[in-house]
Amino acid sequence: MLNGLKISVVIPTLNEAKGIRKTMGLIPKFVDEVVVVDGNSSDGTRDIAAECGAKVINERRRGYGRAFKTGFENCTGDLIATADGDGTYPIELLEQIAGHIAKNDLDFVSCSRLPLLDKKSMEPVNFFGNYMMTKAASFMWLHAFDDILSGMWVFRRTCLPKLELHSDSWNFSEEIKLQAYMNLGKRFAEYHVPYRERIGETKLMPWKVGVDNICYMVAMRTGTVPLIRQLLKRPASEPLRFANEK
Ligand SMILES: Nc1nc2c(ncn2[C@@H]2O[C@H](COP(=O)(O)OP(=O)(O)OP(=O)(O)O)[C@@H](O)[C@H]2O)c(=O)[nH]1
Ligand SMILES: [Mg+2]
Repeated sequence: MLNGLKISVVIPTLNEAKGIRKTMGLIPKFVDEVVVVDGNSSDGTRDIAAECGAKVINERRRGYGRAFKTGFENCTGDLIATADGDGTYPIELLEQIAGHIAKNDLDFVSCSRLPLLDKKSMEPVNFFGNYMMTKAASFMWLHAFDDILSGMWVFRRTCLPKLELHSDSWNFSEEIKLQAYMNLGKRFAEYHVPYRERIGETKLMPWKVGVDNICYMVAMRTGTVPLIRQLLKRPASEPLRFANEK
């Protein structure tokens, strides 16, 4: 089913000592490589991840998006899957999802948590934020997305150069899906998955990130991300660089 594809799992972590062991334990045995991109955690996350067999990168530059860019640059799989280091995403279903990609000739699958199968798995404020952002994206792009902020994606490496990924922070989540939708057309799809309650402390400030996400989507829709970065005097984020380009 996987047609001999090499498979990498990329996991960003910031003080996930409580969740990373469980997350590593969920990863199917056929996965070739697990890359944990850690944000200089102080709770031993890196040691636990390495003990569980991950290739660990200490990425001191802050940000959820930055961690993924570093992970994508440093993994070698033909198929890349992502998950949080908190045990929430069903990475154990990877074979099923990869099969869906192969069967339907897709390039990028975003694993949708909504509608939630277990209502207790997400804090009400996060559920509200995820729901509203998804509706906002669906309205702006005239496409019925199921979950614009999921952090689990499974995609072919070959589609990465087609995606314009600017954000180093939480906005990376909607950016990668919207870029995949805009640039891959019918080779982008969502796939409904179950979601679990988080192990350990959240790293997210829901209201701040919510406002930021809405502004970012408006900037993306109007093509003004680079201009706004300039106005806010935020340096341009470093783009993805693959080994052969470094
Ligand atoms: N390397 C790195 N990882 C980060 C950073 N910020 C968050 N993470 C990790 O990114 C993943 C997503 O963060 P979460 O706190 O789980 O955010 P969320 O999934 O939106 O919300 P909850 O799971 O409900 O807390 C987790 O594995 C975090 O540890 C960062 O600045 N650097
Ligand atoms: Mg999480």
